Amino acid sequence: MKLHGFWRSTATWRVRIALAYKGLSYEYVAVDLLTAGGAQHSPEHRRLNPMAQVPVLEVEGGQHLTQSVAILEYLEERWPTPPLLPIAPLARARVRQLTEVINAGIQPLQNTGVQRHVQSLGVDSTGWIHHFVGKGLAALEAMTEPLAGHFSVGDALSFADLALVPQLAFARRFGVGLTGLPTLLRVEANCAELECFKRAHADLQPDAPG
Ligand SMILES: N[C@@H](CCC(=O)N[C@@H](CS)C(=O)NCC(=O)O)C(=O)O
Repeated sequence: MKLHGFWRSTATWRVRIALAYKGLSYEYVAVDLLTAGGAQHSPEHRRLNPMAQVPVLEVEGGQHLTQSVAILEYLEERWPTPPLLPIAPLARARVRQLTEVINAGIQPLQNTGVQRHVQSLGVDSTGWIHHFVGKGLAALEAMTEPLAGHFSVGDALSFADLALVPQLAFARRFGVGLTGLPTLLRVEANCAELECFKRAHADLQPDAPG
C-alpha cells in the first residue's frame, strides 16, 4: 500500500495509527500542503483526490481510497484483526458517533483550505479555530465521559481514539484550552502508551521538520 499524506495532517495521522496497529506496511508519499500554495492542488494529486486533500491510500488493484474514515472502515473489513470496532451494534454506533464529532463536526472547520479562505475574507482564523475546536471538544468530552473506560468507548481501542489523539495535538498547536476535558486527556494518555501511537506520531514522519 502507498499512503499519500502530510506529517501533521490529522486525517492522515488517523490512518497511520490504524496501519501501525494492524501491523500493515506501506510506502509513504509526502504531500507538502504548505509550500507554494500546496502540492495537494497539483494536477497529479487532484487525479488521486479531486478534493485536493490528504490522505489518499493506494490499495490493491491500483485503487485509490480517500476520506480517512472510509479508509479506516476498509482496513477494518480487510484486516479485522486486531479490531478497531467493537462487536456489539450499539457500541459500534457509539464509536462512529464520537469519530464523526471530530471527522464531520470539528476537523472540516479547521483544515488548511478553510483557514486560508477565512483569512482571505479578513477573519481572524485563530479566533475561528478557538471557537469551533473548543466548542467541538467540549461536546466530545460530554459525550465521551459516560462511555469511556481505558479508551473512548470502553476498554478497547477504536476509531474514536484514532481520531481523538491527532485532534488534541491540533488543538494544542493553536493554544485551544484543554482544561475542561479530563476524560479526553485521560484517554489520550492511555493511547500514548501504545506502540502504534508512538510510531504514527506526526513528529516522527519523514516529512516532519528536523
Ligand atoms: N474528511 C477528509 C478530510 C481531509 C482533510 O481535510 N485533509 C486536510 C489535512 S488534515 C488537507 O488535505 N487539507 C489541505 C487543504 O485544505 O488544502 C478525511 O477525513 O480524509
